[in-house]
Amino acid sequence: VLELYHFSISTCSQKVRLVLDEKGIDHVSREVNLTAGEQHNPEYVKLNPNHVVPTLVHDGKVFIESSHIIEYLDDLYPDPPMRPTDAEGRYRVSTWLGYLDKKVHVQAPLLTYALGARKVILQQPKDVRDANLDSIPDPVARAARRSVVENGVQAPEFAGALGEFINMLDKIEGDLGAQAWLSGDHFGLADATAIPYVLRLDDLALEKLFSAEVRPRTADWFERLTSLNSYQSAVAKWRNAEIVDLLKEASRESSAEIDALLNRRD
Ligand SMILES: N[C@@H](CCC(=O)N[C@@H](CS)C(=O)NCC(=O)O)C(=O)O
Repeated sequence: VLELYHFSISTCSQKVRLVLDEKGIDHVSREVNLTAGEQHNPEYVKLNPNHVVPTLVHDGKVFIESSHIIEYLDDLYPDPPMRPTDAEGRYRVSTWLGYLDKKVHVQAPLLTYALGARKVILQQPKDVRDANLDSIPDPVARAARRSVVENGVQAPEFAGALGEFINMLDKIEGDLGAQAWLSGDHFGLADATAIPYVLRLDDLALEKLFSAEVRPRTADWFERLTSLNSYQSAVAKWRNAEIVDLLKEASRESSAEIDALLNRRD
């Protein structure tokens, strides 16, 4: 039996659900509500000591870290394969997974909080807001989160976060020059891992960064990917239109400042 502990709009949960659905793998869904703090429940922490989703439990064995989980699933259920068979192709896919996890994933909350989520958080009483920020275990991540909540797009961390997302888009556009998908000839693990972050830009009303005029190959990849059945069941179905609307609206309020930052990069 396979059980997936996950949350609707979490990027790392989206990647694992995409792989499960693309391969048609039967599994039990166990939702961990991150907004309600369920990732800190002692029973859950026994499975995932990092207090994060996703966690996969397979016949009683526990698997954490989304990049490793999807490689495990691809090994366990090789049909359809989601990685090339040649050594170089596999190396390139691993490089994508590592880059997205280590460089892009850490910036995603900074972008989201600086633009959309801070509007909600700033309405909370100061002691509630401080308690939530203080519960972030890593001191560097905690300080950065506080900075973007307090200063929004003016926070020094914001330009760096936006810059890493643009770097990611440039890498996607570059790789798609040589092949149809980031994982080779077919939709695969690198595509499933990248799409949640590109989608986040869309949720923050920054879709102009991958329009057909600016990054045509990425625009075409995004369209092909979002029309896959697995995307519909693993990602689209779990999206909350109310949250997305709130993020987009809040983000649009900062569009002049974002444009100024983007112009400075050109
Ligand atoms: N490297 C980990 C990162 C997991 C992670 O950061 N998960 C986020 C959701 S995307 C989470 O559970 N955050 C809990 C929180 O914000 O308290 C993985 O890929 O599994």
